[in-house]
Amino acid sequence: MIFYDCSTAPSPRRARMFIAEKGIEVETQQVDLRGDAHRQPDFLTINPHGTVPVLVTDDGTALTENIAIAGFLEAAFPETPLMGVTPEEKGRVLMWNAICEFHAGMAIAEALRNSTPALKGRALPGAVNYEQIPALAERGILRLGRFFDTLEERLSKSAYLAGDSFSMADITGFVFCDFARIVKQGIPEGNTASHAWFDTIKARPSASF
Ligand SMILES: N[C@@H](CCC(=O)N[C@@H](CS)C(=O)NCC(=O)O)C(=O)O
Repeated sequence: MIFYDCSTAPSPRRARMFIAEKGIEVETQQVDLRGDAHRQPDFLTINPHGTVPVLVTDDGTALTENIAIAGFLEAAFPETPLMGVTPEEKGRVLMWNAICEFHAGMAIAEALRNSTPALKGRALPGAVNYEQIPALAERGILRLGRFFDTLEERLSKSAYLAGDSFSMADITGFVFCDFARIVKQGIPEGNTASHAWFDTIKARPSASF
């Protein structure tokens, strides 16, 4: 397997944490996003979308989405399940993962990519150039505020997002809560359940990978 990573970007960090939690070693190649390496012909042959992470499996399959990488690794290395065990748990993991992706990850991306001068013409990640829409930056910050409320409400009732056990959903939530600093946002000070959850995950060895 080969894992295409970028140590400074949040999406590959999710896959990196998942790999670390599984306790497996995977050959890793850094892709220099700042240097535009992901939009050069070599990399576009591997992933025509021009994004990281990518996991190329031993049979040459290129998995270009976090959810696909997680699904593959969970099937190939079932020990220490990260995507739930019972049907309900599996459903809750996918649900909270999607909530964190849509309401936090996408909100941060909207806020960042539609306001940063260096990302002019690069409002979406990947191979195609799109112009910025400044109103989306404002909306992204509003959406993020609402996400932090949702998170606090959930974590006031549950140790982890999908229930009693740590899962992929916590990885996604944690990575995006941490990355929110890029748009000068973060878990509000009074959200004590969210802060306790964040600190618990931050203490896991995988969080420093
Ligand atoms: N659907 C992908 C999204 C990946 C993504 O957006 N990656 C960003 C890094 S966080 C990227 O490759 N950006 C390249 C760019 O900015 O052009 C996943 O989560 O696996």
